[in-house]
Amino acid sequence: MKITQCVAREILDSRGYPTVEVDLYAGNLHASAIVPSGASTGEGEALELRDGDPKRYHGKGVLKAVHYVEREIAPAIVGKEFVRQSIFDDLLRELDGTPNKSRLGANSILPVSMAFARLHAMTAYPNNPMPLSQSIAHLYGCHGVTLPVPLMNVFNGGKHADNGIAIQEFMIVPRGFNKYSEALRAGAEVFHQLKKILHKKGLTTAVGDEGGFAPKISDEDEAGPGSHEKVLALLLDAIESTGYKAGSQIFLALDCASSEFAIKGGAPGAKVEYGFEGSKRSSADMIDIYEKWMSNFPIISIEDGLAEHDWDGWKEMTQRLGKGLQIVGDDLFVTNPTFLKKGIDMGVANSLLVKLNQIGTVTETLEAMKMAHGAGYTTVISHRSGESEDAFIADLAVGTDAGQIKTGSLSRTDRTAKYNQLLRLEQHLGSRAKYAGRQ
Ligand code: 2PG
Ligand code: MG
Repeated sequence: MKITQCVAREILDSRGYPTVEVDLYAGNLHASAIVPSGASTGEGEALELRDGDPKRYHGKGVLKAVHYVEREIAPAIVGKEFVRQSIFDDLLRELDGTPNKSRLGANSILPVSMAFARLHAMTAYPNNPMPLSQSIAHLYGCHGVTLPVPLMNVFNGGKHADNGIAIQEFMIVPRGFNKYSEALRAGAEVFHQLKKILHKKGLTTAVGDEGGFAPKISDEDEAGPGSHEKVLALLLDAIESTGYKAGSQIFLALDCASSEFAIKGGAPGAKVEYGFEGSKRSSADMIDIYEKWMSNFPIISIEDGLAEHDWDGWKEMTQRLGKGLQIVGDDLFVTNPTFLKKGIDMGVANSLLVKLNQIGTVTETLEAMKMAHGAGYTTVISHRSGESEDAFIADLAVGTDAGQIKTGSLSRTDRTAKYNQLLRLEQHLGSRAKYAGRQ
């Protein structure tokens, strides 16, 4: 496939901040891709290049990244033939030349890599109207027919809201269904039921960055003792009063994003401490809290329960809770094989959160997933809190048989775009489609 043109532009993401869109052409074929953007980012993530010009978008412009696509990446790829994603991505990595994409920025490199994946899929599978997941399945070496179990973030806290709730994401997980489309319906029904419950209690039903509700649970700025359990109880009530069985049909999952409430500035090597519900807590205290919640609520997955530098705490959490709990590393692993290998060697976590823009190319994302699957870790494909209409991750989830996806709540087009693409894929696959939940 010969690339004939590569164009980039600055567009807006779901929060109204600038991000990069790329158009790639091969003769009369055209594919585009948009890069997402995180708020609670891990320190080890590939660099997101921002202009820093206070006169534009409060410094958040991405014209430098656009410039790099058009002036550095385009000349290196236009007019050239590429037969494989890995060869294309290697060229992008070499062009950048840094370990964390800090010269060109992951936000210039990744949309080019994603657009290439789409273009390549069109040429490799010209008769398939939805070729991306099939092409990724070929790359990854799997069937690419599994619809993921969605982890739906119906209650937002942390950096994605301003309600003083420390934990960032409270997710419902409709695992106990036969089909993805049934699971999606159940999730949407519970979401709307939760809205009614909140409304009845006089709580606001405005939504946070990922489309989940984000009411203040208490009057204090920082939600106090018991407030997180109150949220869990609201979710349980919503599930059960919709008529679903919590713990067999619908489960709960959390993304604590705890690096955000870990107390900063401890001495080097000192134990990490957390400011949670108005008190100072150790890692062991946090694990105790999670353990207690697990005995009262059907929680099956906890992401970033401890902070990104708290490797010893993570090890203890995995030893204590890892048998009955999916322990997901996001900020800890940043979709980076180097950090993931450390985790596997240390016996830390048992699941990898997968975000393309944490590492910066499609190929490296697949490498991290391969390593995770090879070590028996589960994978959860993830959106970012700053998203767009691009639903690439839906195809990625099916194309790698990843088994799970988290892509926000059941409102806002930036979130439902992914759920809807999964519906299309389910229909397209027909009798070949499998749901990763209960069969
Ligand atoms: C996370 C993500 C996505 P952000 O922490 O998992 O939900 O948030 O994109 O802000 O890092
Ligand atoms: Mg996270």
